[in-house]
Amino acid sequence: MRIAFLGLGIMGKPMAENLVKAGHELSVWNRTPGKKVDGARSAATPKDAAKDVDIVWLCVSDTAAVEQTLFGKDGAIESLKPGAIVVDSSTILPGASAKFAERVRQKGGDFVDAPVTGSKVGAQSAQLIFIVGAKQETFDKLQPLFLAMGKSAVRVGENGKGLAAKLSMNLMIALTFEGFAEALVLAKKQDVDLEPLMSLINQSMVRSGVVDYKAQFVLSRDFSANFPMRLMHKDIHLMLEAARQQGVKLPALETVDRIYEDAKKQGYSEMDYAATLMTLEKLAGVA
Ligand code: NA7
Repeated sequence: MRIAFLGLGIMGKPMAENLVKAGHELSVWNRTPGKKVDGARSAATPKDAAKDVDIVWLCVSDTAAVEQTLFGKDGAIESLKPGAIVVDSSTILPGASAKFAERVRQKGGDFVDAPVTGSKVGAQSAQLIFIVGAKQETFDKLQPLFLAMGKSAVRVGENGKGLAAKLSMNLMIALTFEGFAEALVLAKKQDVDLEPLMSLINQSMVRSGVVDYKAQFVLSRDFSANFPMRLMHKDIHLMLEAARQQGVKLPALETVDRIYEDAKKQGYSEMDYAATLMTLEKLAGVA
């Protein structure tokens, strides 16, 4: 298929590379020039990238970035051909995404929200999971592309529902990690050896995918970004905004948001969200 891939960040670049590996014809664009994908044509603007393609795939930071890339000056919508599908893998507000879907439909295209879970490692190894809001027929059409970049795709419902589900899942990730981090801090403060503690965690019901993935980095004090703290913090704000719109109270997440605020002030924004551990350590005096 002919695909335009817009946004070559931590997630987007390896996703685009995996589409090239699967034999698709790609044009790519990134806001800051210089990021390239071997075997793909580098386009000057989203409009240029989206010309004559069947699929326009986005993976950019936030709601404003999606709006800019699609509908801003030289945006992809300007050259979108009728029948083309726009797939957005950015994590943004579900309500905003549903509005973008409507605008794309008015131009004769189709729209899919397909945020991912799996972080940088999942993107590089084509093991992402796509969480999809789309018409069933469009979802079916995209299967080969989901499987070129990921291990599975689950359709949750119509436009916006993929993002709504993704925010709930990221809420669990944020809270699970903070639970792990607080447990480590309390254990350290009590002089508990972390090796037997980890062995116990891994054998018991507190074991989790989040701990499985994060423990190796945390224990070796590697806080380089797999999923940057600034993006998890952005997602926390999306969750709190979605909750506000729906009249839902999220007290634990509000507390975690305050930890992220402190971590941001301490200069950890570009590190992995696991760096919030260091904020808790400082508070406890165990750093
Ligand atoms: P990164 O590595 O921070 O990459 C973000 C990408 O978004 C990168 O290509 C940015 O371009 C691009 N970006 C940011 N702002 C804009 C605007 N205003 N217009 C166009 N493009 C923009 O994030 P990840 O790859 O880890 O994550 C991407 C999404 O997946 C995000 O929603 C996560 O929550 C999940 P730049 O290179 O800075 O010019």
